[in-house]
Amino acid sequence: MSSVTTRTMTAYRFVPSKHNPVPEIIPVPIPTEGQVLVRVLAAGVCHSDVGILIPGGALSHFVPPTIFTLGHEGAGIIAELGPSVASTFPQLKIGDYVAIWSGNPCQKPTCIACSRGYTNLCTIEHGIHGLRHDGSWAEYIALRASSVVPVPGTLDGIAPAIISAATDAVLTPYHAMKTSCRVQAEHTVLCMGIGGLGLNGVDIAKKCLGARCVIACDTRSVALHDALAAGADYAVPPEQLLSLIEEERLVVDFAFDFVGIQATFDACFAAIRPGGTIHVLGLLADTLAYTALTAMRKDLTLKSSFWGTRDELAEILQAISDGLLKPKVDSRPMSQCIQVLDDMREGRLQARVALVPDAIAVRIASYKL
Ligand code: FEH
Ligand code: ZN
Repeated sequence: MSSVTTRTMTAYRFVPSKHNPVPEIIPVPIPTEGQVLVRVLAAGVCHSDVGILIPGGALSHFVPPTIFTLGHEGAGIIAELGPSVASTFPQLKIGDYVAIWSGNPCQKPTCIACSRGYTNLCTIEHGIHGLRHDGSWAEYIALRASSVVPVPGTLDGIAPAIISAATDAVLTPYHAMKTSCRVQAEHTVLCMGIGGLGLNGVDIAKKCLGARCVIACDTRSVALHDALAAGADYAVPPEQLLSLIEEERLVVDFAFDFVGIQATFDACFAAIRPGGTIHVLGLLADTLAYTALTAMRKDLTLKSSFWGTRDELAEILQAISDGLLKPKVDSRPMSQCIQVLDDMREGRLQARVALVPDAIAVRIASYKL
């Protein structure tokens, strides 16, 4: 008689009607056909994690009324290959350092999103890891081999926390600026709100897309300082924005609202040039209002976008490896996820946070497995 012991792990899970993740000991997943098992080394915390944990809130409708492991940003090491992966993805090996793109797109030619390249949107219906399927706030995650992206670098060279931030906090502004708005060298870009996404937005506009001028706007002086360090040409509080634009004769082609409250949206309307584009990425308010005539009188384009694709993530990892992008991120033990969410709710965080599984956190200096 043979006895099989099931390996277990701690996972921090979404439970309908709960305001916080619930720690649970669950089996380590077994990768199925076409999947890999990744040992998580870092898993990001996003504002939308706060949003989905507000029972009845606008974002709560985005997730199913079921229990699943949270975490839609991550980085780790391939621990196992599921059936057929060795032949279908010969480039993937156990021990590879990978970014976790949490999408799970159907990729069917009949899919209205995938067939047009919007694999980031198919996932809304099909289910993103950490927002529907089990995510990366755990020691292991099983996901499609096609969803991991090899990191062009080593664990010592690029910390997993940085890679984790790349999978969403960098990917979301990258998709918005490069793919959706096609920001180019001749453009002047306003980044409204210099938090986790906005700071990366400054970096992307300046270093990846070579925008001629980047204006950062935030109420917090530490954020303005960060923006200047990231390469912003100007960094001002909201009450100085219009006078800056007037005095320096700036012409704002694109305004990215990384906050998404009425005040920031209105400030973008006031700052944008005739014929310009306002792109909303922030989700702090459930709804935003505008006066149709004001938009018409500026011939404005109003846009939005959701997250980004696996191929864009691969470009970002290369930019990080080349030293172009430097996401700012702090690490905390995964068991502190509720405190981190509280810090985020209370506006106490100075940077994006990546959770590190506690067993790894104690060895974080060397990341030896
Ligand atoms: C998740 C859920 C709903 C809206 C936006 C998001 C983003 O955080 C995805 O990265
Ligand atoms: Zn997110």
